[in-house]
Amino acid sequence: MAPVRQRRVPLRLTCCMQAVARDAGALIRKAFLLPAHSSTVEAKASVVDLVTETDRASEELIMNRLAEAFPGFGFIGEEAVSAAGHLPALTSAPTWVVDPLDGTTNFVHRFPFVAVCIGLCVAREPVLGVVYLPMLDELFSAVHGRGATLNGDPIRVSQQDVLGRSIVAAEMGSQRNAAKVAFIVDNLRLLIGEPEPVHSIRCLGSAACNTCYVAKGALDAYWEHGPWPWDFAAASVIAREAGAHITCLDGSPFAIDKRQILVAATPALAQRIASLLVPLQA
Ligand code: LIP
Repeated sequence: MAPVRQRRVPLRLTCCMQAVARDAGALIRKAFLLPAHSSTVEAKASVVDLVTETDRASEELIMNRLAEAFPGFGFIGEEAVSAAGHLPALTSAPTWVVDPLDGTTNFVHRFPFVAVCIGLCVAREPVLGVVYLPMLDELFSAVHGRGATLNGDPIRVSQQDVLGRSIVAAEMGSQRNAAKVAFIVDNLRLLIGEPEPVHSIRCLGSAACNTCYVAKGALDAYWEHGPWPWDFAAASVIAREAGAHITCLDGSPFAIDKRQILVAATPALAQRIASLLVPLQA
C-alpha cells in the first residue's frame, strides 16, 4: 500500500478533476439544450474541424479552476493550442492535458456523445484521467494503478478476443483529403467484409467516448488515426486501468502524441485488428 501522503495526493487531484469536469459539463449541457442554431460555429484546420464559443468557455473554466487549485502545473488545452498555432512540447513536469469539449461536431448537431476530458501527465505519461459525458451523466475516472470507475462503480473491458464477435468503433475524422478517406474506407471494408466480418461498426464522434466505451465493455475495440494528445490523455488512463490493451495502429507502443490509437478489450483482438489494418499512405 502506498504511503498515506501518496494515497491522499491522487484523491485530492481526482476530486478536483471530477468537480471541475462536472462544472464544465454543466456549462456544456446548458448550451446543448439551446436550439442548435444558437451556437456560433467556426472552422479550424478544415471545414469539418469545428469549434464553438462553448468549447472556448469550457476550456477557460477548466484552466482557471485548475490553475487556482494547482498553481505551477503546466496546461495544454485544445483551444489554447489552436489559438497559439503550435503544440507545446510535453515536459516531465505535471501537466494538464485537456479537451474541453470532445465531440464538437456532435455538440453542433445536438448529438449527445460529447465529453469533458481532463488528463494529468507526469514525466510525459498520463497518470490520472477524468472524462465526463454531461448529456448522459457518465463520469469516468481513473488513477494509474488504482483501477477505473464509471459514476463510482468499477469497470472492466469486455474480454472479447474474437473479431467476428466484436463491435468496433471507427471515426471519419476531420481530415478529408483523398489519402485519409481511402485509409478509412479501405479499413472499414476489411473489417465489415469477409472472411471475418465484425458484428458492426460504431462512430460515437468522440475519441474519448469511444475509448471510455471500450473501457466499460460497450465496445470491444476502437481505432483512429488523427486525434490529438487531449483526445487521448484522460481516456487512455481509464481504458488501461479497465484492462484494455492500447497500441498504435500497427501494434507498436502507444503514446498520446503519436496521433493514432488502437484500443481493444484483449491483446488477441488488438493484434488481429492490427494485422488487418492498412497504413495511411503519405
Ligand atoms: C474529435 C475527436 C474524434 C475525431 C474528430 C474530432 P473534437 O475531437 O474526438 O476522434 O474523429 O474528428 O477531432 O475536435 O471534437 O474535440
